[in-house]
Amino acid sequence: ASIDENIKAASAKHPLVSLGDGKQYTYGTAGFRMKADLLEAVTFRVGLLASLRSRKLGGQTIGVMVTASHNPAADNGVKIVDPMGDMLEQDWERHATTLVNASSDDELAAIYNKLAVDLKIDLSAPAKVIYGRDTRPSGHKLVAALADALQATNTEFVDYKLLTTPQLHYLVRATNTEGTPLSYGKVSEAGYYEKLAEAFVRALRGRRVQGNLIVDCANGVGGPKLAELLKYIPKDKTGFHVKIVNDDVLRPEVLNLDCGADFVKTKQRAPPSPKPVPGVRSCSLDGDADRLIYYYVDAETGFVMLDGDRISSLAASFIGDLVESAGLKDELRIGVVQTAYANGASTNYITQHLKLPVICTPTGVKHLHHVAQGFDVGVYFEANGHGTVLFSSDALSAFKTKEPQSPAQKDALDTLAALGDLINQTVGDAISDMLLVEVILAHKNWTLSDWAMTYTDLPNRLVRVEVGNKDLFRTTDAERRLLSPVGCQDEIDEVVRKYKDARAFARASGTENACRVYAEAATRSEANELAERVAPAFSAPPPLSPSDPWL
Ligand code: G16
Repeated sequence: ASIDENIKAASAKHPLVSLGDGKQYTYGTAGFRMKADLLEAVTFRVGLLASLRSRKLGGQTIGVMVTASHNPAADNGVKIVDPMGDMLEQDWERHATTLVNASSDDELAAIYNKLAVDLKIDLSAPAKVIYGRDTRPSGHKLVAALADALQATNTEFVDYKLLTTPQLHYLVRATNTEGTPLSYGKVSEAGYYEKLAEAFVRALRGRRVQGNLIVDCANGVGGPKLAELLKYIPKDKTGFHVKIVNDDVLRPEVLNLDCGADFVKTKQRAPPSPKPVPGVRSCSLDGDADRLIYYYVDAETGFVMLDGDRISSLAASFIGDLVESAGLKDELRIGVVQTAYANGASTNYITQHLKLPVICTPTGVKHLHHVAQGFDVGVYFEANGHGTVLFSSDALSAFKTKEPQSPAQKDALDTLAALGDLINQTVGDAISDMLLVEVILAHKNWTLSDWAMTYTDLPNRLVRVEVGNKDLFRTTDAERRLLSPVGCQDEIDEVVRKYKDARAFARASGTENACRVYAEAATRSEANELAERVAPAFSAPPPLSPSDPWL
């Protein structure tokens, strides 16, 4: 049978569910993401696109990750990873959208062929796709649909089964660079652990981690994967003692439920279970282990959170100091990338205290990643804990080839070289970021409260608002201002003017069927009040309950 017939026959097994009202499936902040029962055909079609992408790029390996990350267990999602481990090139997102919305099997085959003609793709050239999934039960069915698409298009593939999202990104880059001078690591899950564990020990440079760390894994794939990584890290040599909690991957309904990085960040409190012990260093991953939030409970003042903005400023300050000690300050450009959600106090700290440039982009790591690539050391984190540090090839080679003029300079260069291996260069990776934070705290001999003292967060509140049609909300200025619905921004401006040092914005979520409202002000009660007054411009916000920490 021809490829065309194969595609049509395979597609018939995975019929597209209509969204009704002429609504389209769209490639959003993190690929296609929605209720899992809508995604089988979508995933099949993403498989077709991944095969086209691989053929377009000379047979390089493309990745497909099946995950809905921080969303509830009933959701799922699918996204494409480009050869160097980056997110799919943005120009191709519209091809994904076109292909996925084909209204019949015949039309699907026709669009597939038209894309091949328009993009000058040789359909008989070799193609390779690798894929993984998180722990959601729906993942099985979705990867089966994906495999059908890869078979129908004669695409070679490897099913890596359960992976964290950043592990899949690692594997894509490792596969494409294998045997070249740019080799990113061994092409296996074990290779990922070996690389991180070795770089962690090297980056510590004989220092020891102080005190235990409790890691809440959101009952997601990060639990078993972190447990695996720990087998590769020598406890005696590093002092790295970890207690993994919330690692139940057998009951899907508990995924991201009352735990995990998204819960901690949006609720601004520790997961209720296990009961927080005052003073203990804790952190939370999200459902696919690409977000990280640190926190502790102070016996007197209560919960203290160290979010993505904190990790960003900690990393920028530490790496900035190392670059200076290494004598590379005049050669390497360091910059920080944030989104509108970044706490104003963090932006001030980075620009005024660290004296580093900050660029603001729309939400979505794909946007931040792209801008961070413009620096030699590009630190990017979303406030929600999703981010990493990118090093240019000039920076990496300077760390390895610059002749040190003193033992201190050698130490700085060796630490930087180790960080280049420790920090995932493909995408934000909670496990790699956690090791980075642990290294920095060990170097500075800091507790979390030392870290928290670097600046004081402006009180803020994030509200999720259910709206009829979130697509009506269009923004500009890196999502800080609304273009439509007309008049909405004026209403926000009017409310904001009534508060001191205040800021608020609203935007449609790219991963949930809702809008998000963010408000920041001089005091906690004002931030709450501001959010509560802005949110009704769209619909009523959820009422605060008496036990709410904001009250
Ligand atoms: C995804 C994206 C993040 C984004 C988050 C929330 O995270 O990768 O960049 O910050 O969604 O996006 P939105 O506010 O548009 O819903 P994750 O962890 O869910 O993959």
